Amino acid sequence: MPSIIDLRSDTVTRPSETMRRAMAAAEVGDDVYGEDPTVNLLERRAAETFGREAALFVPSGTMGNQIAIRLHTQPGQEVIAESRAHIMDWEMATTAVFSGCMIRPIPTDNGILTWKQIEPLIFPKGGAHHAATGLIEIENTHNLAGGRAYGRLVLDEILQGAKDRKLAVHLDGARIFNAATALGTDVKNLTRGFDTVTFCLSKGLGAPVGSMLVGSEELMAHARLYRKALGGGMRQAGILAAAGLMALEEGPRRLHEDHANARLLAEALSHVEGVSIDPNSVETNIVIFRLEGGRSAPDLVARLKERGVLANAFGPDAIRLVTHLDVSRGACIDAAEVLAEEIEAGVGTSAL
Ligand code: TLP
Repeated sequence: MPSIIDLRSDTVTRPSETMRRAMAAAEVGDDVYGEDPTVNLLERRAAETFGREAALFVPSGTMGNQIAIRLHTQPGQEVIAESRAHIMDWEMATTAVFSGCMIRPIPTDNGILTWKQIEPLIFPKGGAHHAATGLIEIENTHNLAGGRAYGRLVLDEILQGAKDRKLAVHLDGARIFNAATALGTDVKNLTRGFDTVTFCLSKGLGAPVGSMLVGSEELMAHARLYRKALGGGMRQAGILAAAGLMALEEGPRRLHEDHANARLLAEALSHVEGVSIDPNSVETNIVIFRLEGGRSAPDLVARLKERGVLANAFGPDAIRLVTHLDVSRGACIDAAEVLAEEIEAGVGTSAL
């Protein structure tokens, strides 16, 4: 068993030797002047992959999302999002700070918003009491809903409804390649109709740093200015873009392995007493399960760490496990055994 099995996130992967060599060999220039050939190539490839006019390399998914929100909204407006969206809980209230907007959260059971849920919460411009809706935001896959994937049908309904109401829709596609893999489609098809899309190179695709924002030429020209305003002008960023190019080319091919490993963990956990999880709800590389009977998630995480398995607790009783290219199937089998032993031993149970 390797000394540490890190299931905290797919952000923790380390670049391979080949990726490091590509980074070392990258041609570079000053990207703030638009002169870094490797960044320019990555932006072209990303735009092509998503069937868009242009793309922008940004340091993080958070920056990509927040630039997009700024692009589509005016201060004083609302952004509709699912209540556990990353922009809601994990982006440091930047929507309020940078765009001057509030998020209008919509709770769902499974993370998947429908047009039926969204439409009643759209407020028009010029109303006497409500802030107007400026943007709808969708997260695919939905991280905190356990990596659930939105399919084309539900998206079509949302995108058509938004178009009729002349509202922009941004996709937080941090893990859009996972969604496409799970649904057996490609990202160009799955993201058709969104005004802008963010996706991360630094998660399942395996790059050490970086995300992309894609959209029209005009929107990306504005986005470039907002990136600079946020301190995201990275100069000789070709070193990072070289890793991004490799991640974009090779990363998607192996995501089905991560999904199978996540399913393996979920199946194993579903047989453990004191765990609540439906393995069929695990569609991609994220497993979220609940502990029953007063077991404490932070206590379990601490105990797991002592045994070399890293996981994240979300709240008092929920744990998230994320599979990725640095955890093999064997490591997942070992981790499942440790999890079962520790949970069955009743870690953190007040009753014991
Ligand atoms: N997610 C991280 C944490 O921030 C929670 C993780 O470990 O999953 N959108 C989604 C759906 C994300 O999951 C994340 C990162 C981001 C955006 C932001 O990406 P970064 O970390 O590059 O700013």
